[in-house]
Amino acid sequence: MTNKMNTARNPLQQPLTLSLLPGLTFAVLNLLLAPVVSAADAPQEPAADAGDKVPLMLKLPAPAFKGTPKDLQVGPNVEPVSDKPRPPMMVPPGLKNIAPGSKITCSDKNVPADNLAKLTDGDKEASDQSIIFLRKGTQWVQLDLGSPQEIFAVVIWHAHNSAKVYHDVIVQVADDPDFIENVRTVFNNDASNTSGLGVGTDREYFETYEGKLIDAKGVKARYIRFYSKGSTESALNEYTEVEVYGRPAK
Ligand SMILES: [Ca+2]
Ligand SMILES: [Ca+2]
Repeated sequence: MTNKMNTARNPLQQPLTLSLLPGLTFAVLNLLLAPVVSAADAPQEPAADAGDKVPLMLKLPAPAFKGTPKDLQVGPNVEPVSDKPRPPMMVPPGLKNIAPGSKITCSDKNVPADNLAKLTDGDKEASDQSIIFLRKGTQWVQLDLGSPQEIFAVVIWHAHNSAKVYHDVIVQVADDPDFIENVRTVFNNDASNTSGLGVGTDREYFETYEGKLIDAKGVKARYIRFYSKGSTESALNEYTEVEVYGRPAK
């Protein structure tokens, strides 16, 4: 910077280059003003990496409750509930919810197929008939997306019929249905590693009508698995809906 400005200024002192004066003055002024102007404008400008991204529009169910009970015992690592709507995630244009139509499997073999189908039927309401149950302990549901997909966002509604916090919420993707090959963790809030998939550094959160929106950052995979281990309400595991926003991997 210093060198550049010196070479720009020095020619100004030579008569032969007078005709260049207006242009050079303008350039020097720009150099001097540029940092000030951009700093002042920064808050109004979109993030530099936003590119041609668009807001991810989600269809949300009706809220079933307001606020959170003061007497609910939760750990220190629980996100406070915001009273404002969640800002949309910015994603590449043209993404679809690719969860519907996926083959759904589950760690609890007692869950009938027509119950599992509720996971991707678009019904995210808090009513009893919208929620499916998996037995207690660490349990998972899994989607086979049919082919490798580039996944940008994941939304999970366990059950938002009351204020509760689910434990050991872990989302992983893999290249095989048994989760042996190329397993990657997209989200993990199991800080105590009670589910044995590694210590998670994400925060616990209250179930709400907005669901849990997770940034999957374009991870490429065919299989996605959702783990949980009961909630502050019950040892059982509930699911209402999962959504996966992505596009076929190139
Ligand atoms: Ca559903
Ligand atoms: Ca845990």
